[in-house]
Amino acid sequence: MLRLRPQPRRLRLPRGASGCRTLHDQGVWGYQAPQEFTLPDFSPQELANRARNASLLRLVESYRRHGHRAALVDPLDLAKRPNVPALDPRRYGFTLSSDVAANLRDEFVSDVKPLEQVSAEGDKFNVEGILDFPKSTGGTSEERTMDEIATRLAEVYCGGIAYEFMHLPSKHERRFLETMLEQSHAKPLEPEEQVAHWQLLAKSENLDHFLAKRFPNVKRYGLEGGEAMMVVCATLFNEAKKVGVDDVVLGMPHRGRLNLLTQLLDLDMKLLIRKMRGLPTLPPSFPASQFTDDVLSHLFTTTPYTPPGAADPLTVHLLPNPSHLETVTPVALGFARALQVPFSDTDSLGERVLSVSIHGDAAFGGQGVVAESLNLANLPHFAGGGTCHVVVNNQIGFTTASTQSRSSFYATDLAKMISAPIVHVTGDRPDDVARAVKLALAYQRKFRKDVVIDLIVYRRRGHNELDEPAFTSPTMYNRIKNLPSVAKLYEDHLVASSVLSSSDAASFRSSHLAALDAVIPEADPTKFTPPELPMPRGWGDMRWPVEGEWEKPVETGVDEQVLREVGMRSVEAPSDITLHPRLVKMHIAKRVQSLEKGEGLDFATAEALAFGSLLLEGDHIRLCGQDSGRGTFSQRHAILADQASERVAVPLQSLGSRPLASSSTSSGRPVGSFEVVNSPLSEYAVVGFEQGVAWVSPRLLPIWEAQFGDFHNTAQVVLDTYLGSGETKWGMQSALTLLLPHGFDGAGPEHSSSRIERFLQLTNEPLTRSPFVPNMHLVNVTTAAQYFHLLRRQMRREYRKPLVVFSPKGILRLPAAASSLAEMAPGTSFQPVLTEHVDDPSKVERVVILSGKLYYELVKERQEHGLDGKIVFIRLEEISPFPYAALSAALDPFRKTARSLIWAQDEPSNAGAYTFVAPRVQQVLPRGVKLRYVGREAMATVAPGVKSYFEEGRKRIEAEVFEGL
Ligand SMILES: Cc1ncc(C[n+]2csc(CCOP(=O)(O)OP(=O)(O)O)c2C)c(N)n1
Repeated sequence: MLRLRPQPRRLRLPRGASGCRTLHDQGVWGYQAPQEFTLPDFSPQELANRARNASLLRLVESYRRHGHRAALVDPLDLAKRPNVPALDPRRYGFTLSSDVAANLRDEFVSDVKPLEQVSAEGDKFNVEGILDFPKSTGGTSEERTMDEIATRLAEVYCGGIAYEFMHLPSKHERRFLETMLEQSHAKPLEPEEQVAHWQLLAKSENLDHFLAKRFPNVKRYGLEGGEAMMVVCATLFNEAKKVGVDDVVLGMPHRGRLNLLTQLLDLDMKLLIRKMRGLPTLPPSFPASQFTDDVLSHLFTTTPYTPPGAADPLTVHLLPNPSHLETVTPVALGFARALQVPFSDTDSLGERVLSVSIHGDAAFGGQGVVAESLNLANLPHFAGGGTCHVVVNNQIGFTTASTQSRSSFYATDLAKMISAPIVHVTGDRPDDVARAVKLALAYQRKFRKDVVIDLIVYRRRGHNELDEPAFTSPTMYNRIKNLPSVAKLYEDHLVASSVLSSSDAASFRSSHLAALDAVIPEADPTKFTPPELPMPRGWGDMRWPVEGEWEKPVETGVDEQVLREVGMRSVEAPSDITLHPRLVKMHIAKRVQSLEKGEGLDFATAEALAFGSLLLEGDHIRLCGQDSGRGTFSQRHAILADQASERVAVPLQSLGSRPLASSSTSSGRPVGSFEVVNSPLSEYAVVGFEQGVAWVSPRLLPIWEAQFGDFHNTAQVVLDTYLGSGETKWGMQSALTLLLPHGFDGAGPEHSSSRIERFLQLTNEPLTRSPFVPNMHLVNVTTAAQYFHLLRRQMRREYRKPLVVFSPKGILRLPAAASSLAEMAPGTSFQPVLTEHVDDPSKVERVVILSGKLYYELVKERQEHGLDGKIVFIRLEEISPFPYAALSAALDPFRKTARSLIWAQDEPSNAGAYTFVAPRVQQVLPRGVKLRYVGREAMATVAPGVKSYFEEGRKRIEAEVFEGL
C-alpha cells in the first residue's frame, strides 16, 4: 500500500510585525508598493447560482481558458487550427437549436455523443455570477438560453481577438478582464477614429511604395502587411494622453520604424531622405571625426505628439537602438523608470509615464534578454508602472519559419513567466486591433503591470526589400500574394459601412503621395542641413567637452568636517533597528574609529563619503548590482537589516532628514535621492536598464556593479553598442559607471579578471599621442582617496562620460590602500598616475610601471628583499585616456639613472593592459629605451584554476621584477 511520508516541518523565517518579510518593503528609497485594485467577491446569491449551474460554469470557464485557441487571429490562416472540443456546449450536456448547432465552427465540434442532456432546447439558465452580458442586450434579466450563451461566448472569446488571462494568479485581475470583455468586447469605434486609422494605414503603405520606387536598392525593413502596428501605436498614444500620461517611452526594432517615425511621429522626411542617400543626420556641429552617426533603421526621436482633439501634446521618446535585436528592451525600461525620478508623492509609478516595448516575433522568443527584461517588471527598483509589449508577429524571422523559431505555441508564451495577460489580434482588422489595445491599456492602468499584445500580421516582402521570400517560404508567399493590402481591406470595409467615400480615399492617397514626392527636392543637400540638436530635456547645464579637456584635473575635494559627519551618518541606523553584533563590531565601529582619527579610511568608507557628499550637493545616485546593498565582499553595508524583522534602513538615504552640524557643501539643491538596488541575477538586462537610467538626467549618477568583474561579459552587447559607442553614434552623453571587481588572487579563471584588455579595445584612444575626446574612462585605482575623487569627478564635470572602474577586491580593507581625510580635502583631486616618494632618485636602478593591486604585493617583496630605494613603482591609475603627461612627469626623476624599465602585470600577456600600454609608454621614453614585459605568458584562460599554479606564476613575476638588482 502506498504510504504518504510525513511532511517535513516548515522552516520558520523571522517575520515582521505584519506577519510577512519586510526586507525591501519599507525603508529603501525607490520602492513603491504595487497599485492595488480589488473587485468584490461573488455575492452569496451568485455563489449559490454558480454551485447550482456548475455545468454552465464549466462551459463558460472553458471559453475563457481555451477560447483563444479557436479564435480567428491569423490573417494568413496557414497553421492548422487545433480542435477544441471543450468549446462544444453539447459536451456539457446542453442542447442547442439546430440553427446554432449548424453554425458551430468545426474546431468546436466534439465527437463525444450521445450524452445525457442536462437541458432541452430553449431552456433558460441563470447566468448570474457566471457570465456577463452587455447591459444593453438584456435589461436586468439574468436568464439566457443556451443558444444565446453559446453565441455570445463564441463572439467574445473566439472572434478576431483571442485572450489569454486565465493563467493570472490574481482573481481580481481575471475578473476585471472577464467583465470588460464580456460587457464590451466589440464596442464600436467612432467613425472619426476609424477614418484616422485608415489614413495611418494608407500613409504607411504609401511611404513603403514611395521609398520602393525612389530608393529601390536601400534596405528599409518596410511595414507592408503589418501596418496595423501604426494603429496600435496611435491608439496607445491617444488613449494614454486621455488618462494623463505625459511621456511615452518606446523601444522598438527595425520593422516599420521609418513608417512610425515619419507617418505618426513627426520626424522630418528630409532627414529620412538624407539617410536614404547615405548622408549624416547629425548636424554639422557633430563632426565625423568624433561622431560616426548611425544607419537608417536606427533613426530615433524625442518629439511632441498631440492626439486628435487633445489640447496639448505628450512626449514620445523613441530611443536609439543598435542592430542587436531586443537590446533596447531593458534600456527603454530603465529610461521609463528614471523619467519618474524623483518619485512623486502623489502619483504612483506609471501615472504619467507609459512604457511601450515593440518586438519581432522571432526575437521575442529567441533572445534571452527578453526573459531577463520581463523579469524586471515587478521588481522593487525596476518597476516602471507596467509596460505594454507589442509583438509585431509577422510569423517569420529572417527566413526562418515560426515552427523553427520557438518551442512554444504562441510567439508570446514567454510573457506568461510574469503572469502577464496576452491579447492576440489579427492585424487585418484594425477595429479589433484598437479594441485589443484599449483593453491592454485599461489593464495596465488599473494594475500597473505588463501586458502583451500579439499583433498577428504578415510580411508582404522579404526580410528586407532586396530579398526574395519565395525562395524559402513559397506557400506562405503564395497566400500573401493574393491578399489585398491591409489599408485596402479596411478602406473597403469603411466604404461599405459609409464611413468613408471612395473618392475621399483616393484623393487622400494621392495628395499624400504628392507631399512625399515634394520632399525629394527639398531634401537636397544644397538646400537642407540637419538642424542643431538641443541638449535633451534636463541636460541644459551640460555641454560637449573639447579635445584634451580630459587632462585637466577636476576639483573634487570636500571639507574634512563635512566628510567626517557624512561618514558617521553613513553607519547611523535608526534606534529601532537592531543590528547584527558582528556588523557593529567589524564594520561600524571600524568606520567610526577611522573617521575620528581622520586616517585609515578604507575603500567602502571613501565610497560612502563620495556618495554622501554628492547627495548633499543635490545629485541623485542609483547603485545597482547583485547583492550591492551589502557588497560582494561584505564591505559596503549600505542597507542595514533589523535582526528581528528584516526591516531595513539605508543610512545615507536619510542624510537630508536633519541638517549637518558642520557647514554644508550644499549647492542649494535639495539633498539627492539614493537608491540602492540588489538586482536580480542578470547582467544583460540590468546593465541595459542602467544605461536607460543614465540617459535621463545628468544629475543622477548611475552605477552598475558586477558581482565579480568577470561577469560583465554577459552584458557585452550593451557595453559594445551603448556604453562604448552610444555617444559617437547618437550624440547622447551618459555617466554610466561600472564597478568591476578585478584582481588576481588565485580565485580561478572566472573570479579574477574584468577583462581590462577588452574595454581597452572599446576606447577610441588614438595610437599616438594626439588631442582627442575620449569615449570613456578606464581606471584601476589603488587607494581609497582615488576612488572617492573618481566617483565625484563623474558628477562634477560639465559633461558626462561613461566610466569603468576595475575595482578592488583584496585591497578593499588593506591598511596600505587606506587614505586620510586630508587626501580628500579641498584642493585634492584624482591623480591618473601615482608615484612613490624616493629620497635619492639617482639610486633608482629600475622603474616598474604597473596598475592595480600587484603594487602592494611587490612593495612587500621589495621590503623583504631589502631593495627599497633601488626600484620604484609607478602606478597607472587611469589607463585610458592614457595619461602621457602625468606618466612622463613621474618618469622624469629616474630618466638618467634607471637602467631598466618594466611593465608588470598579473594577467597573461594576451590580457590585461600590456598591449595597449606598451606602445604608449614607449612614446614618453627616450629613443633606444625599451619597455620590458613581466607577467604570465599568453593563456587560453585568463587565470589558472589551481591555486598552486597561480602561486608559481606569481613567484615568477616577483622573481623577474627583482632579478639582477
Ligand atoms: C541579436 C541579433 N541576431 C541576429 C540579427 C539578424 N537579424 C536581423 S532581423 C532578423 C529577423 C528578425 O525577425 P523578427 O524578430 O520576427 O522581426 P521581423 O524582422 O520579422 O519583424 C535577424 C535574424 C540581429 N539583428 N540581432
